Amino acid sequence: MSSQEIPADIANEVNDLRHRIDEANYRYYVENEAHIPDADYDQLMRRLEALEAQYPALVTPESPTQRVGAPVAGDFASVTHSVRMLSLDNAFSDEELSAFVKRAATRLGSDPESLAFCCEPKLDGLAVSLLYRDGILVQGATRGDGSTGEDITHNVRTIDSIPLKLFGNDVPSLLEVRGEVFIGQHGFERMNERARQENGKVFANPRNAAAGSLRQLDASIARQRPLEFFAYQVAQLEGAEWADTHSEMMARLRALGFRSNPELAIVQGASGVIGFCQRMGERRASLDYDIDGAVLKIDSLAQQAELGFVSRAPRWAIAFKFPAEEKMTTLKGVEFQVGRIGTLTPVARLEPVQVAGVTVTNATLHNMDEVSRLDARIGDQVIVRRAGDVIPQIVQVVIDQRPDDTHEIVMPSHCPVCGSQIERLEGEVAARCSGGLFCPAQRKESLQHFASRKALDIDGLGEKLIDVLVEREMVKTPADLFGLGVAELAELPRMAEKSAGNLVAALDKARSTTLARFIYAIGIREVGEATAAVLANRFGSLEALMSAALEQLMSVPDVGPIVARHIHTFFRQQVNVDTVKALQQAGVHWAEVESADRPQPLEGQTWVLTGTLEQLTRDEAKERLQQLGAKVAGSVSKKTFCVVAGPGAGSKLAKAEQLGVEVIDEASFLERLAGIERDAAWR
Ligand code: 9MJ
Repeated sequence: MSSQEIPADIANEVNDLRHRIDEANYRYYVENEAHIPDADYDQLMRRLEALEAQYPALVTPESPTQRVGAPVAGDFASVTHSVRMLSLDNAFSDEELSAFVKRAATRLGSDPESLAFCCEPKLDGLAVSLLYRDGILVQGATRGDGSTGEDITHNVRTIDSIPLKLFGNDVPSLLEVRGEVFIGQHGFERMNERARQENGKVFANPRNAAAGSLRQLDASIARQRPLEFFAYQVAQLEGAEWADTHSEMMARLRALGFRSNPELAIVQGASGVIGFCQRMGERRASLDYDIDGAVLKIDSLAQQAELGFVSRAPRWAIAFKFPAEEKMTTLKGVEFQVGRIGTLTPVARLEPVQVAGVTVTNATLHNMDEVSRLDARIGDQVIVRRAGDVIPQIVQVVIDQRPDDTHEIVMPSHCPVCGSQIERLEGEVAARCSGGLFCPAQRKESLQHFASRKALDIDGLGEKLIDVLVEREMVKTPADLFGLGVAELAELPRMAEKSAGNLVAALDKARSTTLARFIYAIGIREVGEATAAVLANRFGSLEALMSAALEQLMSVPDVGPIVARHIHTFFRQQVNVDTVKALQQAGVHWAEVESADRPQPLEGQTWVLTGTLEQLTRDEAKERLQQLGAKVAGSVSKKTFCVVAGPGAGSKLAKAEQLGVEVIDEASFLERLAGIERDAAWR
């Protein structure tokens, strides 16, 4: 066949491939999101390269094989790279690595086994160029399409591992350093955790987070992100001699103040290169940053110069790519798991798929916000990622492959474990089971809370014992605790007749409590010790609290609409009502609190106790304040009404003075308290 005759189906296939690659490039480079799995992308590119090699007449300047990366996004100043920022050719197997070594050795006329390579892990971050004039950082730029990038000087200046001024006396007049900006695993987890708490943007992976940070016009955002930099190449050097080898250049960069990868190693020949790639595959999971392979460079700069370039990549370097960690599969369904504190997590059930050597059938979807962010529906084609020991995640929904008959993912209205109502409050990411103390999924945690010092204060009922009691199904609800006998307890691990007897005695003592402690102990969401005390004072009896209308609850000082809703929902769950009754039947009781319309002269005031009190204990002081309707808090803020400071008061006293909050000593406190109590009794 002559080169002019191009079969129509080949021409069509080439067009189709270009369209798909261009689109994937655009999404990845411009929009910073994965469109199709890397492995599929590589396959498309290879097929296109093969067809173009076979039919050179089909090659056009616009073909994705003829350029690096993708268009520059418009919002930053452009930077023209004086030396093009190259991409690297890829190798996917030991055979391809050997072939690369052999090709280079043949061109150089040298022995392949003695050829030296400088090797390092291939970071999965963003390539940047840093320009230094007379030792001062003057420009930072993204790679862009390899010829033109974006000026991100303002953002790179915020990265601690990038020197603003070079170290030492041998500073070149011009230096262009290239390397990778990335975010490590720990930094990534911390920044996402903070984002979740502050309802900020949660990123799917460290690469997206790093890309998103560098693309900010406001450098203060980049400053808050844990961006890091590893240098890996010198592109321009003036006013200093080049070294003989790449590894020597890397040593000089370190001396000038740059970070380089500590895994960097020099090896010889194909066996050395293959061995390094294997070691990196093994080290991968224990590194703090994501890598997707290894980069292998001929160490001698003279040999690099001799080998030169072929179109878009150097002949002296290659990127070894690990087997794909991302695969496409079908989202078959979603189940909801209930965590220890009642948080519901949607878990994706997947058509089983092999990812990086392991069969994946489930992946976490984190929460409903993530489901919306992904726009995932049951029946969708999704990209699953599994890296190291990390739980498999869905990173992307392939929207263009969405079948017609997909189903929406719906949060259940009732807990799949205990049947209680599910609550998701406005402004909160997590949805939770309202069963609290009574949901089996939350049993251990809530029993610990029930027995804790500020709740029913059950001496000797610790975490380990609770685990055993729950696992042996001896205790399901807190009421069951009061039915435990000495004999059955004595048979448990680490228990004996005496300790069992002590526990039963402690339970007996705990039966006699206060209404405030009881309200705190039953574990209504967001009802802490202070709120429980306010509620006890206000309502006077458990029955009154249980039947309180939402408006009544909201009118209590310090009980906002969210907490009011939690309380209201809690007592509308039959399981909760039943267990409260069971506790009372088991003998849990408290002294009647005087009627709810008892005067509350300190209502709406927040007091703080600090330092040592001599005339009465902290708990006594607190109780007396609460009886008068005050809230007692642990820290000082603008809202604090008064601070009682005894000897040894420290930072709380200083804070109060700084905020201009009233501070009194114990003697004036007692005097004032007595006066208020007298007045209240008269009313
Ligand atoms: C990465 N991504 O870690 C190069 N790279 O060198 C390393 N990339 C590179 N080197 C020349 N370590 C072009 C790209």
